[in-house]
Amino acid sequence: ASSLAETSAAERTFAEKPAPRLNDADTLAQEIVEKLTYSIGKSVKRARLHDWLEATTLAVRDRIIDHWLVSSHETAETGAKRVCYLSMEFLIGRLLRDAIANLGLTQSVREALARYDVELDLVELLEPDAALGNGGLGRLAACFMESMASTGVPGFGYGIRYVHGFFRQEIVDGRQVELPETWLKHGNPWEFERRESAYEIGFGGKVSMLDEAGKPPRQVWRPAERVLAVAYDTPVVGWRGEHVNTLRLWSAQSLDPILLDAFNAGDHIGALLESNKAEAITRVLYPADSHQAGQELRLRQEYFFSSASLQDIIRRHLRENETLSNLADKVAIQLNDTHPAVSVAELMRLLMDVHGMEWDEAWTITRATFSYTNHTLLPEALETWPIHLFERLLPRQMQIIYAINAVVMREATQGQGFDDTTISAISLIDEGNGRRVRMGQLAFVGSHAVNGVSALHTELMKETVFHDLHKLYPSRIENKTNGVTPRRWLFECNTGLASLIDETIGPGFRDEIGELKKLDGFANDAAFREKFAAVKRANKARLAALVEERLAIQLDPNAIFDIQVKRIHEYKRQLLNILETVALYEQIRSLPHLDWTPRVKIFAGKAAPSYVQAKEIIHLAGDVARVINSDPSVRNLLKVVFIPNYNVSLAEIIMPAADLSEQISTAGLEASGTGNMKFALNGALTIGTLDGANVEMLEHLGAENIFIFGLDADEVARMRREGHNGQSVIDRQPLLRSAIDSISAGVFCQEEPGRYASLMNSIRDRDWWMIAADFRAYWDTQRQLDMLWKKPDDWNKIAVHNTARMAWFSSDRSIREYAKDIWRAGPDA
Ligand code: T68
Repeated sequence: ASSLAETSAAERTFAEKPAPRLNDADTLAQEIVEKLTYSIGKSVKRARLHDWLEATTLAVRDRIIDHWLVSSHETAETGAKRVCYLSMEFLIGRLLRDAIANLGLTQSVREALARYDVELDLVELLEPDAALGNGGLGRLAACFMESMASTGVPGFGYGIRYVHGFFRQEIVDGRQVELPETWLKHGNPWEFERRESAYEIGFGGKVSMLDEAGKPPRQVWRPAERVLAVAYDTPVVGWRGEHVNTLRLWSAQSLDPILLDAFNAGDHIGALLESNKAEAITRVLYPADSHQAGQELRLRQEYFFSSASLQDIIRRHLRENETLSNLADKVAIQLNDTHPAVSVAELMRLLMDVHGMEWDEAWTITRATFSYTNHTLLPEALETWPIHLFERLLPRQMQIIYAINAVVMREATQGQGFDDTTISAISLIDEGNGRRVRMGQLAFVGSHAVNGVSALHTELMKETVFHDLHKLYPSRIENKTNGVTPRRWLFECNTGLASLIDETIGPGFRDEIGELKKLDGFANDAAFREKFAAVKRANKARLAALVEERLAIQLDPNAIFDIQVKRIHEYKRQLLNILETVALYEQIRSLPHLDWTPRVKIFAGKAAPSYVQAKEIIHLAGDVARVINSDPSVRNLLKVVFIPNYNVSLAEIIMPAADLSEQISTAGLEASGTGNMKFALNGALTIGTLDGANVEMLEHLGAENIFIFGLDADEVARMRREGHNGQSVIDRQPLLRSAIDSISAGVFCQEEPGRYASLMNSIRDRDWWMIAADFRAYWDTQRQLDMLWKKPDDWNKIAVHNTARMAWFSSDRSIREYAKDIWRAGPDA
């Protein structure tokens, strides 16, 4: 059987004319029950909620397939350029609600299920999150897939089908515990296994020269190990179902599931060793988002999915074209960070060793095909691999990297006359740390375009990590500011607000998000503001109900819901927020007669399992919450909650419920942020630093509509150079000093008073993250927000302006920029 995306000419005629379907509840009810009966084998009477989920998914999936076939054929027939987005991570979340919303079926499906007394909202809750990513980078890939489909860019996502996605977080005795995640437990009705799209992936072995009669001699790689990459396809439906793209995830299988020789000789375990080793490659997502996982298995994962994706791209290209010479005209490959950077060497290998192309042509095509997105400047996150490991696992690719390096070195010395220091900074090989391959450099030189993810981040890339490569290739770096899909992050997660906007400015914004601007004028309309505030209150009540159910903590909906949700990291400064919380607590206790503004501080996020300080921060948040929440002297003025297991589905409830969004990273450290955009789109005010995309939010919102505080990136850099020390600041800040002293003294952990000594000392000493340095500015801005809360009209005006002015941060805008400037693909190409 040929795959859906790749049908024969005979099937094509059929696919071009999908049988028109009726979208009414009657038709859908019939289709769902048919799936329930014949695909699941359950009667309406016996069906459990889970069976309804599966039946509904399958019925909806049929409708997607109609559109999917048409989209794939259109691309094939017209020879349109395809965009292949290579990413180790796709943090998708649930798909059912997204799919039916984009197909315009929400109401019909709801009614169809209601006929059998089944509630759509409850059915949706049973779908597991596809959590194949760590955080922002993976979620960006998911937003980009949805936006490519919605803007009509023919796109393929390529990644890994991890059996276990991002771990489940539980808090046990205050500490984070990581539990395995099992999203595939009940199968996955969205995916199609493509046995016919399977490729061999090699590891290890030797490279030798092959000299065949009549042919030029060439290098051949004979790997010692081979595993099979098998494709699983998930359709990605765009807005109104007009275009459907494919997310193709690779799963590793052994070529020889059982070694029969060993089995027959009685070695039953030995017979399975090879298949276990092969399947281990795609078993689990590495849960580290900010430091490089140096394990061999990680490099195997990277190469595995890179090679499988490139072999697939080449096979498809050769089916539609006679030659690989025009590859770059037909395919753009985006490298999502350096995780797929080995692709640069692998494409060179495939073009030269397998398809007989000469170096110069292969190198030209490779650079014209690839482009690379950088997501971090943190030195500990920049990927490098020890040469000996690389050489052992990927000997031919290592040779090619040396050869690429020689080309680049020649350009740098002959063309530019760079000195030795500059040359060694540019080199793909780091000679300083026991010889390592620098993946950032490889991705950079192998691409025609390199982008940062916010204006500030892009400028810092030019000044710092890629300073010297930027001198060599001054037009290669450009900016592409991130965005978020307004479908999932407004229409679906905040139906109350989306309907209010429909009523107010008409539904045009659903097709053209720029129309949100029309809402701006309604900021001055008291009646509208009242409705806007009512939607927010309902969303807060929904979050409060969740917190009550999960944590048995009651939240006052009249309080400011002040929320910081994201990965836990020192640079994101959850600790600054906690210190401000403690200082506020102490102030309320010592000045109880003042007119305090009630606040609920909400935290959520996961720490990398090996990141000790981040785990201590989670522990501290919980300890502080326990003491404050049980202290009657703060009454309802202050509550603190840490909601466990932050994921996409929880974010969909949290974003619409926020009054205040915390985006308080040390300036210069957050590449962009995307949570900042989701909050503001849903009408939260932002308290934030001049970091990442906050800078551009300030430009779009206007200074009166965002609350910026603290040091900027230049000031942080200067203070670090000058050897800033926290104690000097703390001595001048009684509120901060008292908060730090209380935490150090064990006020929040009497069972173990020294628990946070080292965390607090890190602020007293080096204060690397400028927590002490920024405390006062942060405190003052929070008190300014307290005052503003007392004037609801003023607060709500700003909230309305936020929703009205965030349209530019749609990932459709990001995708159109990539399509125009980098890929030269898509409907406008
Ligand atoms: C994030 N990076 C940035 N990395 O921190 C954030 N890293 O500012 C930005 O908005 C977002 O990318 C999208 O551009 C990450 O999320 C990772 O998750 C990660 C995962 C594995 C290895 C390294």
